[in-house]
Amino acid sequence: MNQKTAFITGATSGIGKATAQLFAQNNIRLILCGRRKERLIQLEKELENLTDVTTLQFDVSNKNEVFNAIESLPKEFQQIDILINNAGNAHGFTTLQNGSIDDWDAMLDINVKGLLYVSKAILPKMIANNSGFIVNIGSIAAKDVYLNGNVYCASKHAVDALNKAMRIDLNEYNIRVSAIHPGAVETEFSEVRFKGDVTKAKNVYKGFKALQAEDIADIIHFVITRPYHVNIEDLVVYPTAQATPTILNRE
Ligand code: NDP
Ligand code: 8X3
Repeated sequence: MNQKTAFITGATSGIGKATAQLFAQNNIRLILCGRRKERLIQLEKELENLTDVTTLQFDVSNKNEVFNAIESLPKEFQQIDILINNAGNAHGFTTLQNGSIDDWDAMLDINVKGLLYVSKAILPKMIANNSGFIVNIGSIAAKDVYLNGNVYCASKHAVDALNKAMRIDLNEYNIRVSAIHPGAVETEFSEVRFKGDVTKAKNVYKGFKALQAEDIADIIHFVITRPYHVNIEDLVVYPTAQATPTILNRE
């Protein structure tokens, strides 16, 4: 099989970082993206003995940064076979009536518009090749709505809709499109949601075994390594202890 090149957004932490590590072990060439440059450099150093790696520092919600960064890719990284649309976060955890407009803007700009900008910049390359694979990281918040989840849930419902739309619109170009929707994954996600409150963040994962970033990376790798005629279109994954976004069997 030809060596593939993957473009991973949100590679500086959590699911994106674990996916980069697993892809590197499987000889997939990597374009690692995120805003935190030091982390990108550190990860590049860690993985460059396993595979070819390049990094792009940009904010997915800034369309100029997105297009400039992708245009700046070195020639040998310009053919992108796999796009992992992973960058995203929840900002804040409160009712709509008490919500912060800045948090709403951040979630819609990053989780929805950021995913669109990155896809728009990369799609012409996939269409020209008449092949490609896009994996969109949604959430159980894409399938359900829970107290205080409001705008985060709306942003992930939009990812779910865009995942379906991409599969329809790109069908004639042989581009596979999949979404993975995880339940609770123990990453920096809750620290961001609770604005750096580490105690609140730790409590989210207290008393049960949450999914780990490596579990999701493993599933992403499984999805992208199916035979060409197989497309896993939508996959919801919970930790065993979690039945719904709010029903959790804690010790
Ligand atoms: P982390 O907080 O650990 O990682 C988030 C990643 O997204 C970081 O690499 C961060 O990089 C990047 N990111 C955030 N904002 C931006 C931005 N504006 N521009 C570019 N990159 C950005 O969380 P997870 O790994 O858990 O989250 C990854 C995805 O998984 C998200 O889409 C999240 O919604 C989804 N998810 C997470 C679940 C969980 O329970 N953890 C469950 C279901 C879905 P940097 O800050 O360097 O830019
Ligand atoms: C993250 C999972 O349940 O906090 O997307 O929405 S949840």
